[in-house]
Amino acid sequence: MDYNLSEEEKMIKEVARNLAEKKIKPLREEMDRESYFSPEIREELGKSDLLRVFIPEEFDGLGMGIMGMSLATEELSIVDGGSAIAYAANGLGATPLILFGSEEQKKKFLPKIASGEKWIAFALTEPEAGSDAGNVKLRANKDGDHYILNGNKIFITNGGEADYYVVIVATDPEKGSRGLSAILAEKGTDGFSFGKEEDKMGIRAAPTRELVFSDCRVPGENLISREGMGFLIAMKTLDRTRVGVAAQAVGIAQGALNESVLYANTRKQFGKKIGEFQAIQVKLGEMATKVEAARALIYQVARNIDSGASKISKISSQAKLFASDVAMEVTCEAVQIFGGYGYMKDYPVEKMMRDAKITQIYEGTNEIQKLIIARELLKEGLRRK
Ligand code: COS
Repeated sequence: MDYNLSEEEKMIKEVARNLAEKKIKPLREEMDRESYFSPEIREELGKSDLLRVFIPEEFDGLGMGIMGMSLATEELSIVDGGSAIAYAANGLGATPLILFGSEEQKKKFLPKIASGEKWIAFALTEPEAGSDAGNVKLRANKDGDHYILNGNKIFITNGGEADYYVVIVATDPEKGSRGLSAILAEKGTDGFSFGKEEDKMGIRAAPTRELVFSDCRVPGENLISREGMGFLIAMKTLDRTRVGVAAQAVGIAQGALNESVLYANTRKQFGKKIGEFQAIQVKLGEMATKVEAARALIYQVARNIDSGASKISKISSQAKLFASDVAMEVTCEAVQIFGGYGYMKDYPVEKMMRDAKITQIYEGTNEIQKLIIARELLKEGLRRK
């Protein structure tokens, strides 16, 4: 389908597709098996300018917003959902700074992220704060012109790999979610270390690690916005970056569809290519339609957000919910089309099915997305009354 992409958007897609095919594909199986992120891919991403896509132009970025990030993430995900999310997690980490950072903070941090010199991650989740994001316990006590951080974060994408971390902390625990703040901690700061490295089902190229803070002194100038804004910053960030997860999901689904079409055109049973059987054609027809519907929704939501729409929680949750469910369905069907071979690691579709699963879980489970959508619907209903 023609989505009226600008020349710049088409170029970004092309750059991401080339990088995925030439650099990521040869390493995909090994990164999945060994669960590691290749430094070569990090370097290539930096050189490619893909990390500039979501950074505003005045800070050395390309200013292509959520749409640009979605296009790049989708293309990378067609080949490898793991490397793609290691890339897109920089967009997640940079968004609090872009939305709420001071001019000085933006000048200091964003150009280095744009060039790929530094990577940035977002740290919200804790053992007791998953879906219940307001229940953050990681403590930040003011001490002169510093904050002292104590506690841990878990399941952090690019944990250990990133240089900057936007950490959601409790500055006033009595106030619950209204007592949270966002502060940027740098790798290498005394008292900031990395704990458990997760051994995951899928997206195994993307590092996922625990962050441990033990009397870690972070300069007060790294506080983003003001104390008490942490929950709002996290929610407004996720309102945007959930579209990136949706793009990852649609990319994974497209990858599985591409593999299925290739296989249906070559694999023979009963003396015919399996693509000549209606049982397979019905599956391909359904898969392709769902992928296109998810893509159309994602692009429209991304365009809405980039045009400055104020009410975006519902539409971004809808994109994430729909695309991730499509990714799970389409990758399962791809495995089914491949039959016994699909279950084996010799073909990429079993990996795609494993990679797809997380898109229904992270950046808010799909059950949470449905609650957000319903809450917004009910509020809209009240406004119309
Ligand atoms: N934009 C602006 N404000 C928002 C908001 C948003 N998207 N979402 C919530 N708020 C505001 C609410 O309006 C409310 O403000 P008031 O206190 O002034 O009324 C406040 O924040 C608290 O909101 P709410 O009562 O809805 O908070 P809950 O604790 O019920 O949690 C959910 C809301 C479940 C939506 C939230 O915790 C969530 O998104 N959880 C999933 C977290 C997640 O995605 N984790 C994965 C992290 S991986 S990076």
